[in-house]
Amino acid sequence: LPLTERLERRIIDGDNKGLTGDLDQALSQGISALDIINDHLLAGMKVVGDLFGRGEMQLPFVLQSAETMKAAVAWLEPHMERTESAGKGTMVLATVRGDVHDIGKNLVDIILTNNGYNVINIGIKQSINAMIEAAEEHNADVIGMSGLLVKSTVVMKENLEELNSRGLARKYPVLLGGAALTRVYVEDDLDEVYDGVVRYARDAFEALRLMDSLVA
Ligand code: B1M
Repeated sequence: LPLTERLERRIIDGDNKGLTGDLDQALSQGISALDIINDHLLAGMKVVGDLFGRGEMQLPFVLQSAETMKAAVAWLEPHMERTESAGKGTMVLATVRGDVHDIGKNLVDIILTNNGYNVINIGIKQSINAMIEAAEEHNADVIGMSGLLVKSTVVMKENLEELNSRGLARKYPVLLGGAALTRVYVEDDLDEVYDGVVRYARDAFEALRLMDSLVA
């Protein structure tokens, strides 16, 4: 297979062997680390999601693909562009209660960190209490929540209601992302619910643009 198709295939197959060699080869051909991720590795993840959704791939294999994806992103991370500026603002970032998906969240962490933000990534399956505690401790400017399950969209709504009832909505703008969300749900329905600012980010780059506007 040609190199870029091989990279996509490695994610689908969860095939770590020779992965870093292929990644280095792609880099040496002048494909940027971010283009490798966005154009080729995520294309593989999409196929995995479709296969799993149709019942044509079993969970352990999905997990293997996820591990391969993580290894690839970790290998590419030192090759990503960084800005010199630091300390532009702080985000507490978590995957919401009941949800273990963290590849997208961790990409958001990398992109924001490389672009001068301080990201307090508290991990997966995090309660709103844990997010608030971390936000207060680290003086966060924004709380970021990720979730990929449909039920996570409901948890996000509950989390916003909890921030309202604790009087923290005006203090913390909230950035939401993850495959089960839609822009309309966040910008219409959740915007109605939240007493503060809530925004939807389709991907890590929109998250960066929104941080720039929220924290400015
Ligand atoms: Co799961 N899973 N999974 N899974 N999994 C999905 C989400 C699913 C859509 C697959 C499918 O059915 N087609 C489906 C959800 C269905 C639904 O709710 N309607 C699903 C399911 C059902 C499940 C389980 C319930 C399966 C089971 O146990 N029977 C289980 C859930 C466990 C739990 O959470 N309690 C489960 C488990 C797993 C694995 C552990 C095997 C693994 C996760 C490993 C890991 O993350 N460490 C896994 C995977 C890999 C997937 C798919 C295939 C790929 C997800 C992924 O990493 N994508 C996924 C299919 C899909 O999404 N279509 C699927 C790549 C990643 C970069 O994208 O996270 O969307 P994503 O992030 C994007 C944007 O969304 C955005 O930026 C990123 C791009 O730049 N973004 C943000 C994300 N967070 C953001 C936050 C922001 C801003 C932007 O600001 C704060």
